[in-house]
Amino acid sequence: MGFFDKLKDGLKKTGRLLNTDIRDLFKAEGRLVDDTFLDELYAALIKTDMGVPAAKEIVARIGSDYRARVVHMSEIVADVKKQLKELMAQPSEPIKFAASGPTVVMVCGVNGAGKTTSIAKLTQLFTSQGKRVLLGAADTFRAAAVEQLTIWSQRLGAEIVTGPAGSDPASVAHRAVQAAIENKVDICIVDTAGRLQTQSNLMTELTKIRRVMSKQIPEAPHEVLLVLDATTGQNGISQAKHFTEAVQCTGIVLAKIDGTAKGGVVTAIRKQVGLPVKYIGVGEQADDIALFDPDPFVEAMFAEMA
Ligand SMILES: Nc1nc2c(ncn2[C@@H]2O[C@H](COP(=O)(O)OP(=O)(O)OP(=O)(O)O)[C@@H](O)[C@H]2O)c(=O)[nH]1
Ligand SMILES: [Mg+2]
Repeated sequence: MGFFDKLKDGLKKTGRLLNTDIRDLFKAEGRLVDDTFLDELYAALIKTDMGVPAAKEIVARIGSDYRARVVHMSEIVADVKKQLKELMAQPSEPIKFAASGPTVVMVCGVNGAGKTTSIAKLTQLFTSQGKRVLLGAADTFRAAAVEQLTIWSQRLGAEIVTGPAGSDPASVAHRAVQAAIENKVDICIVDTAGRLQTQSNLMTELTKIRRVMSKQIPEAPHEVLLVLDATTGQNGISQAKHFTEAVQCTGIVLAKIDGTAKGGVVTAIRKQVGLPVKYIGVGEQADDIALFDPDPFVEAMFAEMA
């Protein structure tokens, strides 16, 4: 499957919802832009979880541009798409690679967000670009977590550093970075245990993991990726805030976009959090990942309406 088809497939649920709701607004050939219309448009947009500020902004602009005019669906869709692309705009920077030595990527997020799977996907992506990847299994909280990452490492041909269950995750992270330096790998990706952003002792532990790595390589971790589960929608905003406070996240991997009609949550993240969305997860397989780019993303959201 090509990049756009994968994206379109991943955003199928969001696309269907938008398609149904927006077509409903235009049952007649043209539609008068008045308060009723704007309220209905707002309701359709908010359902995609783009957040109140973004939905309000889009509707306000439609109101000021078209009020008292009779409009066609295509005009409004084009306008909404344009505004969404603007709201999602971000510097295009996938991963910041180290100038020399291994690039260290720390991955964090709440329980079950999709961290380990996203690491497998990134590993596959980087490996396919000819880079050597080493994984650090610093989720020592569950024995099964180490096993899960080990299986992926074998399948994807990546080296892995593990530690016994219950051991200090910072020490595993330390050994992983050490091995990455010694073995001259290109990228070291460190998995961490899931934790709620409100569990302050666990957030402190995360800060410590980060600090240990930054002592080994001053610029490390070069990236701190927060994995957000797209199906949880707006709670991601609070997660982003707290994780960024603890470990200065540099970007977001939005997992499970295929499992939800809340694809608009990217807009909320960009508007309310400001962190760049670097990758999106569109399924459970190792190649179900796409680089985030507002243009194709918005086109894929509205692909059903083409
Ligand atoms: N449909 C879909 N499922 C996903 C995606 N990413 C992850 N999953 C599934 O979500 C579940 C949890 O994924 P994990 O990668 O284990 O999540 P985690 O954040 O590492 O979980 P913990 O380590 O327990 O905190 C698994 O069943 C994955 O297959 C995605 O992009 N799409
Ligand atoms: Mg995990």
